[in-house]
Amino acid sequence: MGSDDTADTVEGDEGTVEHGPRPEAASDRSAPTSERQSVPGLMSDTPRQGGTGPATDGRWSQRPYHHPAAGWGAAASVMRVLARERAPVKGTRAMFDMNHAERSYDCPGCAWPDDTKGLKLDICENGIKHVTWEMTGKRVDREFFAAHSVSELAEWTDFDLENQGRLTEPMVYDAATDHYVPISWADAFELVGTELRGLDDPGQASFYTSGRLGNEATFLYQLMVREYGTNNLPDCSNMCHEASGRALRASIGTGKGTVDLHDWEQCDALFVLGVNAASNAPRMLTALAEAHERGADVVHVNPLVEAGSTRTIVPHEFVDMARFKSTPTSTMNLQVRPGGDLALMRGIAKVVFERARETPDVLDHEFLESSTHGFEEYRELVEATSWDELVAQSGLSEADIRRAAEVYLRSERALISWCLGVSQHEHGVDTVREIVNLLLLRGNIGREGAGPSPVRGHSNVQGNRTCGIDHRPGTEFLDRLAEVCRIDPPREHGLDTVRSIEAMHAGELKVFVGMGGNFVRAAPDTEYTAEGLRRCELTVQISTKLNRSHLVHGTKALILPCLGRTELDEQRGGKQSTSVEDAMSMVHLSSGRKRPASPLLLSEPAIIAGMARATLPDSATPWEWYVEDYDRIRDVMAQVLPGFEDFNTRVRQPSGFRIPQPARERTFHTGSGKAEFCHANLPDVIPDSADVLVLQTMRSHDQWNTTIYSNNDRYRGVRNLRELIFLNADDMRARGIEEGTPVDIVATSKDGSQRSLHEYRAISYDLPRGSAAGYMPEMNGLIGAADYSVQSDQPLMKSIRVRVEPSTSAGM
Ligand SMILES: Nc1nc2c(c(=O)[nH]1)N[C@H]1C(S)=C(S)[C@@H](COP(=O)(O)OP(=O)(O)OC[C@H]3O[C@@H](n4cnc5c(=O)[nH]c(N)nc54)[C@H](O)[C@@H]3O)O[C@H]1N2
Ligand SMILES: Nc1nc2c(c(=O)[nH]1)N[C@H]1C(S)=C(S)[C@@H](COP(=O)(O)OP(=O)(O)OC[C@H]3O[C@@H](n4cnc5c(=O)[nH]c(N)nc54)[C@H](O)[C@@H]3O)O[C@H]1N2
Ligand SMILES: [Mo]
Repeated sequence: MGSDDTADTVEGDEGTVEHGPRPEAASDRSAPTSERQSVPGLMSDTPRQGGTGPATDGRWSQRPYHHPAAGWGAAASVMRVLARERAPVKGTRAMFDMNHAERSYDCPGCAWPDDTKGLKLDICENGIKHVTWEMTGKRVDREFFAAHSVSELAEWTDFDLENQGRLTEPMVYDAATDHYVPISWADAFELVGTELRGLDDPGQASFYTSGRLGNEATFLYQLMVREYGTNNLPDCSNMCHEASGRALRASIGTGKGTVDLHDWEQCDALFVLGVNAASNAPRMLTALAEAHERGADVVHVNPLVEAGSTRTIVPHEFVDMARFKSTPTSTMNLQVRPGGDLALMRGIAKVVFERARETPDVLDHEFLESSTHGFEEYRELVEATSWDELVAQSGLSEADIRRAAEVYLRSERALISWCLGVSQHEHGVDTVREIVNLLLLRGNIGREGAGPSPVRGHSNVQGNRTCGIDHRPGTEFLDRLAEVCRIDPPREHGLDTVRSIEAMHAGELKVFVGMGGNFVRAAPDTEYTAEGLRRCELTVQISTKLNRSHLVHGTKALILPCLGRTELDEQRGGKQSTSVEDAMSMVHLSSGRKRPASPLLLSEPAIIAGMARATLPDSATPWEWYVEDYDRIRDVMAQVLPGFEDFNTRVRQPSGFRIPQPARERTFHTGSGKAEFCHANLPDVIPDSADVLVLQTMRSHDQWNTTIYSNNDRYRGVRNLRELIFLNADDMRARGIEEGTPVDIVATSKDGSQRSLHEYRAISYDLPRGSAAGYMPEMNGLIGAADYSVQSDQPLMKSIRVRVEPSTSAGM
């Protein structure tokens, strides 16, 4: 089933250096390198050049990328994707429909807000790829499942699974034949209901959400789960921005950023920490370029100098594209040590305090006095931290930290944004809180152009939380839910992602429902997670495309195919729209227009209602009535959720409405009623032994989380290779590792257990000594089940302790 189909290319060929052996030699491996038998449903444990991407043993290469981000390389890449999905015309129309205020759908590509000013085409390469991947003309039907057993499909790459196209009808696993076979919707719901009703305790079931789910479906989903009797609502946010939410709640009272796009346009200093904008939030490039053009300072903090942090061709400026006119996106790049961001923030604060001795006004005394708590203690803590410690822990020189501090000091309106490079660390919560500390010093919150701005991932991950997906729900929310929906929601906290996997292993979890996503690939410790899923009595995956989580299943298993966001959702009450919330708290409607991929697909709200009715036959909740017309769901949501008053009217305004964010108005719902300074000690992020490297797992340019479009990573100059590890050239020399040769990677978990990957290609890259980088989800197997942050329970996807050495395996 292999395909060398590449959606992406690396621009220009001058100076291309091809590494490694010719394909003949690369594939001339006599035996698998691991004796370990992998869990059924996972591919057997042999090295693959393309990882979970397209199978290939073709030539691979890597060379530095010198072009601006976006631009014609992006445009060319888009045309290849459209051609591959056999959708050039529809895809092009979809581009123009996307993200336009009225009668359109929200781009599922990321959570960056829509630019609604003027006639800009607010689209990006990766959004288009994402949409076309959903709109593909290819189908996975009952004949497909009849032709391929689950054991056979297990040996396909993840790319090949998704590349078969859209799922078309509900399927149930038949153990006798090891095939998925068709099942009616009614029987599928009945199976879910029977299993859930049969459990001793509702806590034996867990209900995962990936951040795609619209607000209305989200509300129904959590209602079903709580009426059933559990708060076991793990979500992708547990692996993504849990730390940001917890930190912001503790510091400013609400777990969200305070800024919107207008603030991005007004700031005069912009700090971007741990974001690969060019690949993962390409529409942010526009904001970066505009900031630079109007003279704002733009400081990127990242162990890697990513493409989006140098120059871009603004994606929607077609005239600039035609002229190859690029705009700088940065004034400073700070290559921080992994996990070193807290030290950098504290170093900047130290300079602020130093300066305040001569010029007291650099601190916003009035604001500090009236609206914050814990300031003096913070000052003492910062002053007691030595430059030696700050320099060592940040990996930056004192001079660099001082330069960054000058940017902060000369700015009137500073905005600090961040993504996974900050949140997926042991000290993610403390780091986000230190970001807020720094902002508070100069009153950079709750005024134009200033504030904290987490860059969220999935397009509606923020809306999911707002609308009730939370394993630790607040009392106020539960009280409202109980009163309005007349249910008796459980008060005890539920299981998150990490704890759900543990519970599966302990035999305490019997039913797993995946509302979107690809749990087995997204979660850490792939084999352990897979074993956990295998122990379930029933796994249910509500999906648009075939993925690994359908193959690593429980004793009983269902695949329930749903409509995608681009598709027309017709219910008894007519055409339906759903709402989503972007990363800046704007809620607006999204309406698909395309004919559904199959007449047998149901919408997510309809699937939830079907499962709910079968599980709760005596429920007084009018499940079917809700689904007939989503306005009815919105009317209930308006009564339960603060800020959703008059939901149906306001969501129909041209660009929707903003959910109130009290901290934006300088109202802080913390215990003290003030913004809280955090007094965390400076963490030690340096491994004890110089042999140990800190490995981060990240996305390539050509993937969407667990969905891989090709084996290329354009901006990092990689072609046709995913099983790689980027290393500092000095670290390679010290270990006797030659460029492009196979290496073995051994990770040591917090609990002392070890996990390894074999024959990954070593690529030298400009990153700090002592650090390394590679791709998720291939490297998830290195992250132990015990490796999650004690502050956020987030798996440590950006700080895996590894040893790397030349491969000892045969056949290299
Ligand atoms: N095209 C596309 N878009 C996406 C996604 C996708 O897969 N594809 N995924 C979506 C999702 S769910 C999310 S959460 C976001 C993810 O968006 P990103 O956070 O950009 O995701 P990653 O690829 O993990 O990149 C992490 C970045 O943090 C840097 N980094 C690593 N460690 C550190 C550190 O210690 N300090 C600092 N300062 N930087 C560090 C890495 O070098 C890298 O640039 O993107 C969303 N958008
Ligand atoms: N090592 C490592 N692991 C990570 C990360 C990392 O940086 N490093 N990042 C983590 C992060 S930030 C996240 S958010 C998670 C992502 O984890 P998930 O959200 O679980 O994974 P996705 O890859 O986004 O899910 C893809 C699947 O969603 C389904 N799907 C797509 N569209 C729809 C839809 O409209 N409805 C439904 N019901 N299903 C749909 C398709 O079947 C597709 O196969 O991964 C985490 N895992
Ligand atoms: Mo995410």
